[in-house]
Formats: sequence, C-alpha cells, structure tokens
Amino acid sequence: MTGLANAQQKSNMVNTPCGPVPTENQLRWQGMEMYAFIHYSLNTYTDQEWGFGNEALELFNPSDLDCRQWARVCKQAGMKGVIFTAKHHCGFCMWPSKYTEYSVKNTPWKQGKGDVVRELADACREEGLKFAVYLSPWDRNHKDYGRPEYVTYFRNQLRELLTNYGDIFEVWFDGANGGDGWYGGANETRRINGKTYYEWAETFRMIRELQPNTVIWNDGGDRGDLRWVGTEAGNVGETNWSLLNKQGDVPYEQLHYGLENGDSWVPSETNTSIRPGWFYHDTENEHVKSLSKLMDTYYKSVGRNSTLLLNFPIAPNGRIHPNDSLRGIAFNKMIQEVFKTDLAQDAKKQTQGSETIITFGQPTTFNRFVAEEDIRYGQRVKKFALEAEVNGLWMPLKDELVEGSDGLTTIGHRRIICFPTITATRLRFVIQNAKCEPMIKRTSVYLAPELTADIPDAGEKKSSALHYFFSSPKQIMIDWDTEQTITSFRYLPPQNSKKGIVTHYSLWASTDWANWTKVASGEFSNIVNNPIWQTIKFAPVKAKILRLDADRLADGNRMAFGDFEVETQ
Ligand code: FUL
Repeated sequence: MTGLANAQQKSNMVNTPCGPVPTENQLRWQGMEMYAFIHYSLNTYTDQEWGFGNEALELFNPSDLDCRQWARVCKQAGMKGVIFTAKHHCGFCMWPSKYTEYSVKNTPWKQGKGDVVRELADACREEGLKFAVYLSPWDRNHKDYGRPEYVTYFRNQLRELLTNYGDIFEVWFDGANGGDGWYGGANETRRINGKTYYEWAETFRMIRELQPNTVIWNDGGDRGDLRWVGTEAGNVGETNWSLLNKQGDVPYEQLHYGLENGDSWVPSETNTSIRPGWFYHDTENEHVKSLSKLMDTYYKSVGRNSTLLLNFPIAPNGRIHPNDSLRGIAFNKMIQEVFKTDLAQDAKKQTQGSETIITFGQPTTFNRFVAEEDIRYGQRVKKFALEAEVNGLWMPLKDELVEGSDGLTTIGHRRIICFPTITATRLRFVIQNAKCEPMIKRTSVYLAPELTADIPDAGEKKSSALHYFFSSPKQIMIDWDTEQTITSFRYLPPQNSKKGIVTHYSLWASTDWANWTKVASGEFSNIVNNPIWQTIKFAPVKAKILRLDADRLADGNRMAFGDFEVETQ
C-alpha cells in the first residue's frame, strides 16, 4: 500500500464526505473487471444483426449446442461471468417463457424441450462463473409493443429470468428501442418514448426485490447502477469519473467521461465484440480482433476505471468458433504475462504530501504504470504527473494511448498508463489535483512485451476503383462502360460522425438508365453504434448502373459513406 495518508487519517476520512461512493453491489461488480457477453438468437441463422421479429422458429435447431464449451472458453479467456442475450430485439426467447409462443419451446431443437438459459446458467456455475441476462426491451415480434400491455409482458419475462435461474449478477437492457418491426403481423413502425414508456422505476424496484445483489445497466435514462460508455468500439475516456447526476439527460460526453461533480455513483462498463458484429457471421471469421487490438481495448477499458464486457458470438452449430476462442484465451494469457511481476514490488516507496517516489534497487526496465484508488471512499484524483529518472535526468512520462494531452487525469478503480520502454532508477508519481485527500491503494510498474501492431489497411478506398456520383443528396449512382453481373454491394458508413449514415436503403439496377429493378431493400441494423462494413447480398443481377437510395439517414439530410464496394462475377 502506498497510501498518501496513514491508516489513522484514512479511517478519519471514511467519515469525510468526498462525493458519492459505490454500493457493495457496485464494488463487487467493479472487482469482476472482465466478463463475457454472449450473442446468440435466430439472427445466428439469418446472418443478421437485428431480426425483424418474424423469423421462422424452424431455423433454431443447432446440431452441437454446448453451453459448457462456451463457459470453458469464457473462463479460460479470463472472464469472471457471462451475460447472455436471453431475448434480443427480434423477441425470440432462448428460454421456454410461458408468456409467448416465440421461443425455444416451439423449435425443433430438443423437440421443444430445451432451455438455453438454463444450460448456460448451469454451465457457468460449474465453471465458477457468474451469470447474467440481457433482455431487450424492444421486441419486434410482440403484437403489443408500444402499448402498456407490453410493459407487463416485459416485466413478466424479467420475473421468470430473475426467479428461475439462480443469482444474476447484472441485468442488461438496451438503448435501441422502437422502430420498424413485425409486431404480430402489423408490420409497421412503432416509436416509443424510452424514458417514460417502460416505467423503469417500477421495473428497477422489482429487480431489487428479486435479485438484491444485482447491478442494473442503463444508457443514461433512469439511473441504474452502471452506465454504457456511448460507443461499442471498446474504449472509454481517459478521464473517466464514476459519477453522473441522478436526474437529467446524459449526453455522449457524460457517458464517455462521466461527470466530475455528479451526485451519484454510476461507473462505466465498456462493451465491445471480439469480432466486428455482435452476432456470428461466416464472413467475419478472418476478422476476429488481433491480440494488439484486444490489449488496446483492455488498456482503454479496465485500464481506465471501467469494466470490460467482451462479446463472443455463438456460431450456427451452437459453439464458439475456434478463431474466437483461441484469440480470447491468448488475450487472457497476455494479460497474465504483462501483469505477472510488479517490478516495483521490492522498490523503496516514499510518500511525502502528494508525491510518491519509487526508488528501484537497480536500473529497472518497464513500460506500464498502474495506480489504484481505494474507491470505497469515492473517486478523488483529478490530475497527476509521472516522471522517470533515466541516466540521472528526470523525464516526464505520458500515456501513449492518448493524443493531444498527457492523459494523466483520473485514476479510480484502476488506471494503467502505457509508455515506450524505459530503464529508470526512480519513478515519481505526483498527484497535482484531487477533490480531497487522495486514497491510493496501489502503485506498480510492469514490462509488457512488444506486440506486433495491427497491419494498417493500405488506406486505399475500394470505391476509388469505381465511377460514381451523387444524383441527389440521398442517392448515389455507380456506372460501368459494360454490363456487369453484380452479386453484392457493401457499404461502410462514415467513421467519425452519425451525419449521413444510411440506416435504411434500397438498391436498384438498370442496363439503360431508364428502367430500374429493385435488387434489395432493408435496414443496416445497429449501424450507428457499430459502424462496420454492411453487406447487401442478392441473386446475381446484370447491370450497367447501380443506384443506392438512402431511404433513411441516422442524422442530417445528405448521405455519406466511409467507403463502398461492388462485387461482380
Ligand atoms: C446494441 C444492440 O442493438 C446490438 O444488437 C447489441 O446487442 C449491442 C450489445 O447493443 O445496442
């Protein structure tokens, strides 16, 4: 312990209010640090990210569903628990809910006698993992979605999940709410007010009664116990306060960085997938995140006072694909390797006022610094400095994963600072600004192996090989000199802004500029939160001109793209 205050001072400070403090549940949850998401539903069989709500029940018949394999992989990947998509937006229930016919009970799998939630809950317990559920509030299957009756249905389902499957460590809802759907055959668009429609306060009360030790996720609406970080890319702000205000809207900045003077303890959870999509797609098998990317995600989540919720999709056979499991396990091994030996363990640590000097017995080589606050007493540090004595000279260190500043701001549960490898005799850690007396419970240094950087893409856009033009702000034309046989169209949305992202499209083909045939139309689901390549597949079509209509945009009134590609035969 490198306390900046002695034990007596510390015990006095317990009674010194320094802003909000975590509950027991939040502390326990924060200590889990990494846990897995598992996305599995009918989408797995339709190659979609969001089901419409009318996907056929017959599709669900995995040949080799093995929840024990999922639990073993998660365990070996260093996950402390699993959150399972018991029901995604399509409304299909992975357990035999007695409140709907749209569930595993009406599928060919195990002649309708199966229960994936049960199998996974049991497997997790056998592996010593905690278990939790994701229940989508948006339900594109249910006829009553948008009406008060649906809220009762939603709570009934939640009650089933919270009473029949043992301890649930977290209840995960979803910010995606309302839009088009099947809705019992109505086939229409239903908009709801996410703040008022679900009457969250009542639902939260029920959750607390049924699962007093759980934590509730939310994205900034009615305050739960933890917050979404505003992106699915796998990072939270380098400045990350575990605070928000109890009331009021929560804009992206607050989701991502927290609120320094917030009046409630609402820590962050960073959720991302091990591959581009949340659900399994064959086409992504070679795009499982590299070890470097996963380590970068770890530093930008667990290393920034957050937890990491890492998704493993289930493949159609009912198992985690070997590419994902091998990478997940390698990721955990790398974390263990990096943090195996604290090189400051035997060093002399002297603290005076706000400054701690670590004096190494001999010149020591390292590239990571870790600091932790004792968050039982709140989050206090606002700004710190780090200097290393190299060849007799003090040199300032900065977080190399942060651009534009030194990145040495908040600490919280854990802050990991990455910098190029140095050999130093001393390290100076100075707290320059804090809300009140800092309560540092750990400082350590490590030497991480160099990782091969991801191979950057060549920077060349696929679309630069095509002749295209905008015929209107919401229409793009691509033409060729000769007739082509086109098999698919791929769209990459703009990467840094929601403006112009196409959420609903129609694609048309022509051979003469006059007669147009609709090739495909639909929705790019979840494209705003997860702006990855979207593929539109169709039966081969002959065309000299292809036209993409942006039927709906996420924001703004002019369509935009990061890139696009046309595949021909
Ligand atoms: C999003 C959903 O829309 C995605 O499909 C996925 O479940 C992700 C975790 O949350 O908002």
